Amino acid sequence: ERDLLTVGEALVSLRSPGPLAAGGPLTMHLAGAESNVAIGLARLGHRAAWVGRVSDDELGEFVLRQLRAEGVDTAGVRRDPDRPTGLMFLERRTADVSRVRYHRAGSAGAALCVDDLRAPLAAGARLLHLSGITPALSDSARDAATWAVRTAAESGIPVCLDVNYRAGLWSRERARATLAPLAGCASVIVASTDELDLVAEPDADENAAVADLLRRGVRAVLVKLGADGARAHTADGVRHVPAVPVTAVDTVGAGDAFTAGYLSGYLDGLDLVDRLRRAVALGAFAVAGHGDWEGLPRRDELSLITGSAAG
Ligand code: CKP
Ligand code: MG
Repeated sequence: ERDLLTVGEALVSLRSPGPLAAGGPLTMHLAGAESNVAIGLARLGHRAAWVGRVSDDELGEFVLRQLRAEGVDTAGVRRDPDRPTGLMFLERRTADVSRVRYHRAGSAGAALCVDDLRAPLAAGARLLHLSGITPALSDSARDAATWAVRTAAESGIPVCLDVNYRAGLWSRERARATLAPLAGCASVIVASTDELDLVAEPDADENAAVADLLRRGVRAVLVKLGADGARAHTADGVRHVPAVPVTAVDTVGAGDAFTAGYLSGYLDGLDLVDRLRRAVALGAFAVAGHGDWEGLPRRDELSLITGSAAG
């Protein structure tokens, strides 16, 4: 059986080592929050499938080749003959400030619809993962994401939802209107502290948001604290693990790495604290290397920056 099914938009990211306005060379990479998670799990030996739409041209081919090379199952992917693959430009402004700009409106990925997901979901998986980016892409993508989360929850497949708020895609009010109802169908919520009120009441603080989510049936609320590690709230209380200290060179993809680490620990049957340890370990790998997912570890590399903590 498949361990993970994840649904989203994969992008081509074009990275500039300096200001975009100054021109110069760009390098081409695969990006996309859900495909990052799929790669993170596949690298650790789990069976991960990614579903979404890609263009029926060279860029779509590039996305699929990258995913396949990483061992991600792409059998459910649809090629869209009419729409382009979304682009993301990433420019490095200073050593530790980089900026992202999207060209993704009207993309193949945004044309995702419920029909694209029926067969992949019927094939089953131990976990379904989505991020809040997918329902932000278009009305049909929002319907597809909502349908997938509800259908999985009804058939007993645990759902992981990473809030992943993107101000460039929708307002906080629109995000909350879609994500807050959906959160009640999730087993695991992943958020940074400033995202928690998007799955609960407006202006809810961490404790209020967590209480609300647990009352609605969420099993674990994971709060990412960056260099301060992460907290997990469950019905048994709250646990904290510190971050693994590394020199951060690129924080894009850290959240997805964290999620992949947690879900890997879940699939391996680790207890809550050990899942969190693996989550922060993968987050450390992601920030210590360039690229959204390129630095993620294989299983035999887990101990490289974590000693025994993530083992
Ligand atoms: O929250 P993260 O930094 O882990 O997410 C990064 C990804 O999908 C990145 O790969 C990018 O393509 C995106 O988030 C996005 O659409 O912003
Ligand atoms: Mg994120």
